[in-house]
Amino acid sequence: MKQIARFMLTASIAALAFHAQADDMKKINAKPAASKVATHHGVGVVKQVSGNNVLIAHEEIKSLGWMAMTMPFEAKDKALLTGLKAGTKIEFDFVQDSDMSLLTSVTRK
Ligand SMILES: [Cu+2]
Repeated sequence: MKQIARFMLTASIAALAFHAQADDMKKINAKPAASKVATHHGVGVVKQVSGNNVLIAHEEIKSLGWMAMTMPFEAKDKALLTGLKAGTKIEFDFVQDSDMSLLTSVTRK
């Protein structure tokens, strides 16, 4: 009898542990990937446009701790780059997708 009771106790602890783990999984899966992506704002000058890519000499971007630099950005939608050419002053929003900087909006200054 004692042995059965001990077995039941062990089994319920294991079930609780499993349940807690399953809850964690649910939380991870329930979080949509796009909802927590931070959008950063930048100001800069277009250096070059090529296809969906634009080289921008941007000012400091404090939200990322970036110094002013010239670097490539990619536009998910090529239409964002319409009318841009070397020398165009812009303000822009972007998200970091792994090591890529994806433009989400561009405004000419
Ligand atoms: Cu940069």
